[in-house]
Amino acid sequence: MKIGIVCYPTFGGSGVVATELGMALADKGHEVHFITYNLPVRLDFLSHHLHFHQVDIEEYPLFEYQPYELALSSKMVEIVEKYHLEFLHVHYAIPHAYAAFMAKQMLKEKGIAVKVVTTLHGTDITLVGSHPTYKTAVEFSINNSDVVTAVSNDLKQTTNKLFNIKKDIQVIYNFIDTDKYDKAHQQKCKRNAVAKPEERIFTHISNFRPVKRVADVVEVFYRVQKEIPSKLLLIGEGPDRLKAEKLVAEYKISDRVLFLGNSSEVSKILCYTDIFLLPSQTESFGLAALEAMAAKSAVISTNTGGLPEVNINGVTGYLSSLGDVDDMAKNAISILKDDITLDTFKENARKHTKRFSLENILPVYEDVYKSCYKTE
Ligand code: GMT
Repeated sequence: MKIGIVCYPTFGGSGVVATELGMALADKGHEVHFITYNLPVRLDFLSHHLHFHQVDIEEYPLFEYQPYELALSSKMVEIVEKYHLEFLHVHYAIPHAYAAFMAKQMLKEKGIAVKVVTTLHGTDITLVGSHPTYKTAVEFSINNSDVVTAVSNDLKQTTNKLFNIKKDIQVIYNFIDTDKYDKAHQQKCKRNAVAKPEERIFTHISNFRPVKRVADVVEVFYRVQKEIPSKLLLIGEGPDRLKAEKLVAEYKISDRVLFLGNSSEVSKILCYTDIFLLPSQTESFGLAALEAMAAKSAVISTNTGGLPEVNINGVTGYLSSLGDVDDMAKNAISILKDDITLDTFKENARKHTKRFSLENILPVYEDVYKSCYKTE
């Protein structure tokens, strides 16, 4: 198959899923064309089946905001026409699904047919998409996609609640290449580099946006480290980093918290993580938690959005209500009470990720592309 993939080329979950999917499809022999404004950060696989086309933005002083959708849809038309693509798979509805609809119309005028698959990832529906500023266009572009997928049952339900959706949304969970995490474990985890042997290691990875509640991460860790010697690794960059740094300084725990910035070495860092913290306000799925689980970490998270579909309460970790940092700390301490309990949670977490493996999910996406032919 010949597939164009449109995504945000950043560390965000939707870009990661899109990139991993594209690499896996190319590895299987499909022709994959990434159409984005930058090379996707997780693109680390070379194949003659894999192509990258940059969307260039022409800066013009008249525009306060450069019209990215126009540039993107023009690029889509160019690439579909040149490489005879059959599908445009857009990740994150805004503005990708809208641009794909426009590209499809322009191609139709030229007598060229292309099918559009839209994958909803979360904030394109929950925080941003349902805002009155975007809602009409988002609803229109979802309803005019050939196939629509969502990354959890919760996201599907939320989409149907917030919008007037006329199509059936197919749930396809986020996935991970479990081999990658096995390999990281086969090499010796350099735990000593970040913690003393008696210390437990907590990790949080995100884009440090308010929705991630990074202050709650620090609050939970502050409570735990009073009882159990521990280190906290914070990976990522974003608007709330300063807030987190201030809180760490206020609590006088700077010697126990490491801010590591953005990293492409996530599997190596997760290799020595005991507990992953994800106290998000909302999370359509929580890919970061799944990655941590694949690397054998227990998860302490909120019970919001799709998180209960990923983190199984009392089995792979614990779920707490939003903002209940005392409960999260209590749960973390109970997991760390002895080695056997911790190892059981870690093993359970790892086992649970099997249902989200690349080998299970990839054929589902291939079937999605095939099913497009049944749409008008
Ligand atoms: O939340 C992020 O860090 C980024 C965001 C994105 O769109 O890149 O992630 C969303 O998509 C991921 C992949 O499907 C999901 O695993 C995340 O849960 C989701 N984030 C939210 O819903 C807040």
